[in-house]
Amino acid sequence: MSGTRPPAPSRHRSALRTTAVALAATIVVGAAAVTIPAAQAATSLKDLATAAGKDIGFALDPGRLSESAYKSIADSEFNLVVAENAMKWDATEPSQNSFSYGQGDQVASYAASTGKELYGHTLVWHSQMPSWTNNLSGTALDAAMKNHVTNVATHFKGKVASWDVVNEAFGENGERRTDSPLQQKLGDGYIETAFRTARAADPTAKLCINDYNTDAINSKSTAIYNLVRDFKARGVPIDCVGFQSHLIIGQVPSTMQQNLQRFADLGVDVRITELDIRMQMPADASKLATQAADYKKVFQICNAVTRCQGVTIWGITDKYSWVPGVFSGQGAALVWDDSYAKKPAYDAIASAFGGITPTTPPVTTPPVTTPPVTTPPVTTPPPSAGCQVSYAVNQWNTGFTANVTVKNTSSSALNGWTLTFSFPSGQSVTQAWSSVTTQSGSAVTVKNAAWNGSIPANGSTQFGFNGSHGGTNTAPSSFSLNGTPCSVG
Ligand code: 9MR
Repeated sequence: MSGTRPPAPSRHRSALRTTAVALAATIVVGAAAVTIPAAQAATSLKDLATAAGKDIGFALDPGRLSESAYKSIADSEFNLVVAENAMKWDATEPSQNSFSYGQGDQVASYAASTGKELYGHTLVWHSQMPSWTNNLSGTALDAAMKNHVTNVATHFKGKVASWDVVNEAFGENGERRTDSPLQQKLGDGYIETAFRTARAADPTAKLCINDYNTDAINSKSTAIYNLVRDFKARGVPIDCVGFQSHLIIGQVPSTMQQNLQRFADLGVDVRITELDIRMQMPADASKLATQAADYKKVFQICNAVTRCQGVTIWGITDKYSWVPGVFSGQGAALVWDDSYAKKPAYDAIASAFGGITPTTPPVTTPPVTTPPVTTPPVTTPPPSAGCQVSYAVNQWNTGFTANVTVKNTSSSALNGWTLTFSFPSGQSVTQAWSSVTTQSGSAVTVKNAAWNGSIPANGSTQFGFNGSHGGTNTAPSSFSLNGTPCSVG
């Protein structure tokens, strides 16, 4: 079978075409340039990635959607979703030839109802195989694997745009992984069998091979490169390669872009499939800044490779990341912290696409009324002044991140704002975003950034900063916006 086939279903890409035409600020992404006018600006990572023609995905545990903070980020920030565990072999076929799609279907319906592309993970993987497979070998295991691939790919046909057909098949030395029962019992041919079976079951889904520690040019990535080249040469179906990118801060490989490009040059799509960037705990401002720069680099790399479809982040909040359970003492690998506050990585990712540019409120010209000569002039009451500030903090030993929302509760738009407050317990700001923040003693002055100076009546904006404290981190109790005291809450 040849690799040429009809395009896979892709919900957001068709929307992209219209969006990209309607949008006009120039973002240069790989070979493509996208222009966004201030009036229709991007207010989320999803908007930015979609306008750039890239996927931004997250790994979903459907059980978490009942948490409103989780759901609201999932809904608004991503245009692609992958099941973190719900479509794996143990979840979908807990006993032989008895299929269970409850959780996987929840992920699929979430994707459909929110207009996100659905990515399938994973049909064949040596880990999380159901225990009944332990007793099988030879033709019985081969038949069971084919039956699994056929049933699952058929069930999600038309819904899953791309599948990780085979996951983590190689060892670090570039040989086939020796601790895989599939490798041990079926030999080298099982990967080809899985791809051919998947293509027969769902001829339109893109078929990918996925692995970790393959982000750099190294023995393992070269082994996969050779497999793809061989499959292409022999007409074995393969469309894409996934690079998991479970990284450590400060260690984005220098050869990553070159590595992705060499695969793209073989005629396959590439994708970052499971990005997270962990650090030794506790987190502090400097580690979070390094992490932010690393997230930005990875997105820039994908943007620079035309065939890179996008980046999927392996979860939303640090609270539910797999990292601390596997790498003792390490964590804080995702973009939102345990309390769902955005970490510096958020703005860094946005900046890889040119930055968030919130919608500019329409300029409203009040109607001109000419009072009759005989009538006394109409006196318009002055606009009511008012503001509300909410100050959310995530803190550790001597550091913290503050996310501040400023709401304009007055009846008129603000064009340019300055928020002032005092730190009650000797804190200092180390790094701020979405604002120009200065500090003198305990007094902090925050002025709007170039792009978020306008806050419409009843509208709000956000900024944030990292800071340090000496063990006590009492929140400021009063704030003034353009000199007017604000309510806090
Ligand atoms: O994040 C997943 C975690 O919840 C599971 O317990 C674990 C089981 O092996 O799998 C994790 O996801 C893995 C993914 O499926 C494949 N690449 C590595 C991921 C992190 O371990």
